Order: sequence, then structure tokens, then C-alpha cells
Amino acid sequence: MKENVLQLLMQAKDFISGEEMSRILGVSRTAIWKHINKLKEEGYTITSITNKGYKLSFIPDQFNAHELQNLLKECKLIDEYYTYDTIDSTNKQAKRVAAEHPVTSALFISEEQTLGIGRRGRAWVSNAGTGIYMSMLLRPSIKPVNAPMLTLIAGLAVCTAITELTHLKCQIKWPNDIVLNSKKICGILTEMSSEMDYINYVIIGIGINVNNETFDETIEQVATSLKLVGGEIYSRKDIAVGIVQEFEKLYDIFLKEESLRFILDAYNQACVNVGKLVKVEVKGEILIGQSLRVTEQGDLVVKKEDGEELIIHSGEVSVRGLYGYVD
Ligand code: BT5
Repeated sequence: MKENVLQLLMQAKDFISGEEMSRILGVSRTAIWKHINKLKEEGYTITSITNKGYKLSFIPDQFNAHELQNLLKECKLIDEYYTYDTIDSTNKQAKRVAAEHPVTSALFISEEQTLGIGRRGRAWVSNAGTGIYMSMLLRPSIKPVNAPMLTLIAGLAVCTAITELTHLKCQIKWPNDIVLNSKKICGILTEMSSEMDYINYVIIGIGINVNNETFDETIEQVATSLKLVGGEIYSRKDIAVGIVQEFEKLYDIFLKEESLRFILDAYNQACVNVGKLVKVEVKGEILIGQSLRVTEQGDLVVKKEDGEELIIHSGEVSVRGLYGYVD
């Protein structure tokens, strides 16, 4: 009900009376008043004037499903929105919802994660209120083998949206990190449920350090935030909305082409690996070489010292100069 009161306040251009809200929502004026007070406690500024009613004049930077839906009303990508104060992992929650209920597409965002996950069982540190922890549940009609390309599409969308909104020049570290000043500000985890030739669903999880001021010792050498680099507090909501909008533009084209050809120039320009010395772990073996480019299938081409070019599909890649790798 509180969400419905908020939605009416957001829809009203000016004041809306308690009487009108109680009529629309079928509850008493006292109930409306109680929900208004709860919203005020959560940081919303709501002006009230006798005989005129209530007017919403400030919205805090917290995620709210109705508000996101409203901000993304032009967006065709997402059917349902779910927001949480706390959750184990938005990727895990997306999987649970996908299993229980036949939703086509959805966006999950939480203020914090208690068990945020990275690739290969690693953890994603997800402190309350400072970052963006979001997952998109999608059901693309593409070949399962092409699904990993969605990580690269998401990476470019995050990089473009952040650069546009903050004017901070971030770069992509193939295949799933976004870096700023040689440290990690974002990680992307794409998971899939599929059969041999059919995708049941894909979940694209995105974690971004936005207004963090410190990091615990497990990640302080590798992590930074937009605030630490830009010196400002940034709106998590604007960034999350900007990413979904940017992702939708690229995703629509990708569904038709099932290739990364259309973003290749932009991707390679934004990709911090290109031209750098990299250490790649492939099936337990460490290879050192120079990264040349990312291909339209989303692979990284690395030239070894003997001149042989390797096509890397996935794996652990350390880029010289990043996250403390200097030798
Ligand atoms: C990733 O894994 O970078 C993917 C992270 C995806 C997180 C999102 S948040 C929303 C959604 N829900 C989830 O539960 N997950 C997704 P990987 O490449 O394996 O990198 C993990 C490594 O990044 C860790 O071992 C740390 O070294 C480092 N790390 C962990 N938390 C970090 C943070 N907040 N900022 C920067 N680096 C971090």
C-alpha cells in the first residue's frame, strides 16, 4: 500500500488530497496519513498543506520498484521490477523468481547483498546503500553458445552509461570488469539456464561501486568507486536507469545479429586489454602475450612472444598495470 501511495504522489504533478488518494486506493484517510509518515521516515520529503493535500518534493536515492518502472516506462526490455532492502544475491533471487513464476523479463535491485557472487565461486562485496547490485532476467531467442557475448554487451552499456553520466572515463577489462584509474569499479556475472539449442533464461548480474569511501582489506588493492575517483556523490538510481536504457539499445540489435560486429570498434576502443601485456590462465597453464583485439564472437586475441596468435574464449586474464599486476 505504501508503494501505491508513493506512486500516486509521483504521478500527481502538484498537490493531491488525502481524500482523493483514499478514494482511489479504497483505504481510510488515516491509513494514507500513516503511509505518508512512513515515506517521510524513509527520506522522502512530502509537503502537506491543509485543504490542498500532499506534494512529493524530494525522492531519496533508494531503489523502489514503482519508481524504477516509472523512470523506465519507455523501456520495453523489462516487464517486472523487484527491489529489496537486503537479499543474499540478486542473481540467486532472479533464479528463484524465474523458477517459480513465468515472468518473461525482470529487473532485481537490492540495497545490499549478504552473499553477492562473482565468477567461479568468488564473492562480490556488496555493502548497503553505497553500490548498485542489480540483475536482469531475460529470455533471448539466441543460440546458447552466443550467450557469453551478452556479458560484453552489458560491459559496454555500463561503460558508456557511466562515462556519460559522470564524465569519468572508465574502461572495460575483458571480459567482465569495468575499471577506473586501474582499479575495479564493476563486475558482471552472466548465468544461463539452457538446453542444447534453447535458452530458458539468462541472468546478467551487475555490481558497481558508486559511493563507497572505503573497502575492506580483502579488496582494497583492486577496488575503487566512482566517488573515490570523481569526488562526488552520484545518484545510483540515475546510473542504474542509464545502464538499462543503454543495454536495451545494444540488446535489440544483438538479438537480430547474434554477433558483436556492430559494437566492435566501440568495444575495442574502450577495452583496456588492447595493446597491453597480459597473463592468461588457460586450463591451468599460464601464457604471456600481447592482447591485440576482441573479435566479433567476443574472444580475445593474444599474440605470444613467438608470434603465434591465440584465441581466448574465456579464462582468467591479468592485465599488466591493473589491480597491482606489474611484473
Ligand atoms: C565478478 O566476478 O566481477 C562478477 C561480480 C558480479 C556481481 C553482481 S552484483 C549483482 C549480481 N548478484 C550477485 O550475486 N552477483 C552479481 P569475478 O570476475 O570473479 O571477480 C570477483 C573478484 O572481484 C573478487 O575475488 C575480488 O577480488 C573482487 N571484488 C569483490 N568485490 C568487489 C567489489 N565490490 N569491488 C571491486 N572488486 C571486488
